[in-house]
Amino acid sequence: MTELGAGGRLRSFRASSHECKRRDGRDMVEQDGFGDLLAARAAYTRAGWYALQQPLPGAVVDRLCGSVAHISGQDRPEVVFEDGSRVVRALHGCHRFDAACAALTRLPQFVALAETLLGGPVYVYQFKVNLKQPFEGRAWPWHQDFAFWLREDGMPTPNAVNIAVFLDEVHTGNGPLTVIPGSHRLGLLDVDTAPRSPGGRDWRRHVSADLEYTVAAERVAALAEDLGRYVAVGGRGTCFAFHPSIVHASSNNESADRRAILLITYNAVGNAPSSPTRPAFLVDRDTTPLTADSGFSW
Ligand SMILES: O=C(O)CCC(=O)C(=O)O
Repeated sequence: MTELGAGGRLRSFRASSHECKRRDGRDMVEQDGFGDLLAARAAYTRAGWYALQQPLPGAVVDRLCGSVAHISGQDRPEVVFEDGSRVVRALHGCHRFDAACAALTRLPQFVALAETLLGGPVYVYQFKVNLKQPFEGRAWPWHQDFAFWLREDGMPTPNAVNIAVFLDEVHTGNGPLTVIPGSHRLGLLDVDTAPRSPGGRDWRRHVSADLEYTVAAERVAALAEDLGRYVAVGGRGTCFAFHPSIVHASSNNESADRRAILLITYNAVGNAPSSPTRPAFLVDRDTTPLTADSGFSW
């Protein structure tokens, strides 16, 4: 179980009796409260997304929200605004300079899940908090993340995974993330798959409501007819994983409730792009394998 122990530390996870072998031969154990990692991998492989069984404790979410409030007020390039305004849309690369965000990326249940899904050691490729402010937070059009990572950064394969953490309650009115289950198995759609030659483009079009690579509306309608949609709603602390090639989107926030979600992208160490050019707060250059650590004082 994920519980806060004395001193606000996340208790370490007891190994259960379920064991499996990692590719490198080391034993990997299932962690109590986070279900069977092999079942998670099977569900994720099939659907392209997987909801973790346990939400993060409220104290962890509170601490992360404190970091988000603090960083949002800073004058730094990692803070991105909605087009033409000073409404904060997103914070990028916070794991590089904020202790709580860094600690989150090392949570044992996240590292174990990412290693299981990707088949070996992982590092943090990207970290962001997407803030949809009440009434002003704007949409994310239908797209596939791997289109950006392949074309802009030269990521070799989609052997990466996003883990999303809800920092606010997400409901149908505040712009929930919606995915098309199974669409990750179709590869990249409506996008030229050749990496682009580097340099000169504005990375803001990779993080704004006017996204550079999108999936056409007719295509989305046909996919949704065939495969359905999953609208990711849930309480604070809800966590779910989704595949870089899954077709996904979210609408404007038309409610009075903020919708903040934090997204960690873990990449397989062997899948690092060889010469990325986008800023390091969008594409981390540190590919050192992550080690799990539950010792942070939340
Ligand atoms: O925050 C959202 O609703 C969508 C985020 C997203 O699709 C992305 O960051 O690629």
